[in-house]
Amino acid sequence: MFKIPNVLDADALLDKAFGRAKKIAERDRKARAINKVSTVKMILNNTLQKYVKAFPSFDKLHRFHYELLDLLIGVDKLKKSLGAIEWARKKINSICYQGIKKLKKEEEDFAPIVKEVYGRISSIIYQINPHLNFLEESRLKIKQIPAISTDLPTVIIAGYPNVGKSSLLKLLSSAKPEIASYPFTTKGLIVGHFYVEQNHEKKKIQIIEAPGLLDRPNEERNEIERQGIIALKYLPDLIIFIIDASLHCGYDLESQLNLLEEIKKEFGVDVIVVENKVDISKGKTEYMKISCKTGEGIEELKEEIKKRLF
Ligand SMILES: Nc1nc2c(ncn2[C@@H]2O[C@H](COP(=O)(O)OP(=O)(O)O)[C@@H](O)[C@H]2O)c(=O)[nH]1
Ligand SMILES: [Mg+2]
Repeated sequence: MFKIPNVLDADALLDKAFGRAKKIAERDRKARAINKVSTVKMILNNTLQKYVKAFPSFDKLHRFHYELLDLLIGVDKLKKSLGAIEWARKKINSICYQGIKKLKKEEEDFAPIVKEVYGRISSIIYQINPHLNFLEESRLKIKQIPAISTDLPTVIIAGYPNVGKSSLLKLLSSAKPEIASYPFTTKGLIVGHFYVEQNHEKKKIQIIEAPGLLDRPNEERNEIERQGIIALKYLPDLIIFIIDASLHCGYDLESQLNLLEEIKKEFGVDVIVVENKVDISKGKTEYMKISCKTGEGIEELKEEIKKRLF
């Protein structure tokens, strides 16, 4: 999603800054003291600034990523931690600035001034340690989020369990679909891609199934799954809803049609409804007929997807 550097904790951060300052070899005691403080200032300023900049500005994030971050980490908490780090950065800059000013005026006793600056810096860095830890935890969580494109035209496959969603996804995908583990589904999101030709141009389409999420009515979803739906809501340009009128899936037609209405309402995007398994049912509805077993209707479905997307 975005690249964030390792976030050091308070001890490691202070070691880094003070350690570097310790190495300064300057014969003149005054010059050395000033150099030490400005080195500490520079290192802490740059490092803390790097952390803040590595996290994206939240208003510019795609809504899918925003909701995902909120679900996974909590956007408010993250904003608060970044705010604390920014506060510390400025505070440290000003402490160092004042320290250097004092050192410039001083003729003899440099060590106590440096010591005082170090002490105040340490106390600030320890104060923000919980926020540093939280950023590091956040980084590790963000790193685990597998890539789902928010730029590609995206189709989501929905419908009751066992109606043939995975079968259709596999049939449409040009490569083996990948399972991307997301926090709001136990089975992950299954992501595939396929290409259609439009004006002699190959266009890539992303296709996603969310097992155990869009295949049951809202009242059966837990809190985290509902949040997952909110995240998913911003992804699709089109939904393919599969109905199994052979009833081999174990759900009656009425329940399936109710779920269809719910999904239409929840997502508010274009929906193609297909009746799958027509090799068994022979087609019992007015919807587009397909069979993932015989391949019947799949080319027509691809044409329809292309028509709706482009
Ligand atoms: N006869 C027949 N069986 C199908 C068809 N499509 C899927 N199935 C079977 O239905 C079962 C459930 O399919 P699956 O793709 O896993 O459904 P999902 O739970 O919606 O992802 C599997 O045993 C499939 O082989 C079809 O068009 N015809
Ligand atoms: Mg499936």
